[in-house]
Amino acid sequence: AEPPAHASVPQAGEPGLVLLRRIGVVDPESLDDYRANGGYAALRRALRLGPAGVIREVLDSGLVGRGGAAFPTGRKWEGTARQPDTPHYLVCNADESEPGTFKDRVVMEGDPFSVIEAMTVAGYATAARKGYLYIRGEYPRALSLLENAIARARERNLLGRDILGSGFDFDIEIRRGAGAYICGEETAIFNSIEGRRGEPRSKPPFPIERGLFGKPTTINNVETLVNVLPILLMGGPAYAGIGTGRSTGPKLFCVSGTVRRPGVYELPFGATLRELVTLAGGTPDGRPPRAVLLGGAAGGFVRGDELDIPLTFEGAREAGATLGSGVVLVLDDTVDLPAILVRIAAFFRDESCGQCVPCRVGTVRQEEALHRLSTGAGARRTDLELLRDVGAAMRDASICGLGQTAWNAVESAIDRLGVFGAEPAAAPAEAPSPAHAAKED
Ligand code: L3W
Ligand code: SF4
Repeated sequence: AEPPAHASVPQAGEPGLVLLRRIGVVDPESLDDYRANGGYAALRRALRLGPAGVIREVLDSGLVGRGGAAFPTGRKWEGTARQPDTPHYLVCNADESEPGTFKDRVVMEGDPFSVIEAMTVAGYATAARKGYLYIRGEYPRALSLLENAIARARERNLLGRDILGSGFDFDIEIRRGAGAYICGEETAIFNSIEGRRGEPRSKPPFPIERGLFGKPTTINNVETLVNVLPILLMGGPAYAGIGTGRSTGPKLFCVSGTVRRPGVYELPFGATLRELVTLAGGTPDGRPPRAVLLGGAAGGFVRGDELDIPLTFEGAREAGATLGSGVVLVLDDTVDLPAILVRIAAFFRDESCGQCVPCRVGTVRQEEALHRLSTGAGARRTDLELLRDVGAAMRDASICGLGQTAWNAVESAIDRLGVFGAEPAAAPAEAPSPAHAAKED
């Protein structure tokens, strides 16, 4: 089943929406409507600033990747732009498949021209003439809207040769994923576009040096890219004034689970988890949730008495979780937590590409042990110990983020929520590894 895809409705008195402001307002098929609502003003400013000026604004904004790993976007762009090897490529990671993540879908379906404009700006800044938009195969509506947006942009010289008379040539090709989660990992995307098996490559070298077709490549998540438009319109320093500390700007959160109004919500970083859950209507019976999974299957649980944590990368880490790509899965006390852990483990076992042993075997052993523990059938005294050993091996020895984070949520459920009878910890012993390199950044 497709995930829900409602955009949040701004509430009276809330700060204005930045990323979702056109969603539900513009006709997603109309370039004229997009332009009448501020579209393509950012590209015009970018062309006036020049590539170095655009990168300066992005560095000043403090923008970090929204796909989960929070790498500074300006540093990434600067890193690609200065590579002598050519050609340079740009890839937009729209293979949104982290369980519980559906924010990029809302942006692509509601404001597709913003994705195309932002890719054009990124291509300009990083000296790329070709961009690939790698989209999840299960997003047919987003695909057709993006295809339309590219065609309309070409007609108006917003893509193609000598864009708006600037001398800059840039075009975009769409590639569809075929249902594999691992193809959202950045280097697996490169393999997939190149026509190879979608298996991650070892890093380094990082994509900025050797990415798609072995050439310098900038790869960014959809949400990361569309943030560049308000950065150019308001200026990097003003953007950095939104949010807190090292988590600057607005953030899209995907709220699901036992809440009254699941959907995508935009809040500035630094809002609390309680504010977000309240915005989503709270739990159906109004009681505090039992737990909230932050960051998705690769993230971690916080307890229902920890709702005052700030939604920032730092705040989530201090609470022993990660913000990841913005998953907020709310669980009340009607939910069977062990069954959810088995489901998460089955997901990783299914989606492991099988290339490296710790992940290929570890995800199977993890699921088996969780199944025994949750059903009681054949449970062994050593199963918790086994889970820890297997988890440590996956975290330390897997090639990519999938294996490195496959134990995060299970570990936090055992240690922080006391699932399977373990004593819940008052404070995290150790934050889960912020992860690796799967989707995005
Ligand atoms: C140049 C260096 N570039 C790192 C680049 C790297 C990548 C980005 C982050 O994401 C997240 C995880 C989960 N010079 C560099 C450098 N880079 N060092 O920065 O890199 P990395 O390796 O820290 O992480 P990552 O693998 O890109 C992992 C999240 O992904 N995740 C899934 C998310 C799902 C979605 C979705 O469905 N939309 O995003 C799964 O685990 O949270 O934090 O570009 O090349 N020295
Ligand atoms: Fe494949 Fe898992 Fe190894 Fe990643 S960690 S390369 S998904 S086997």
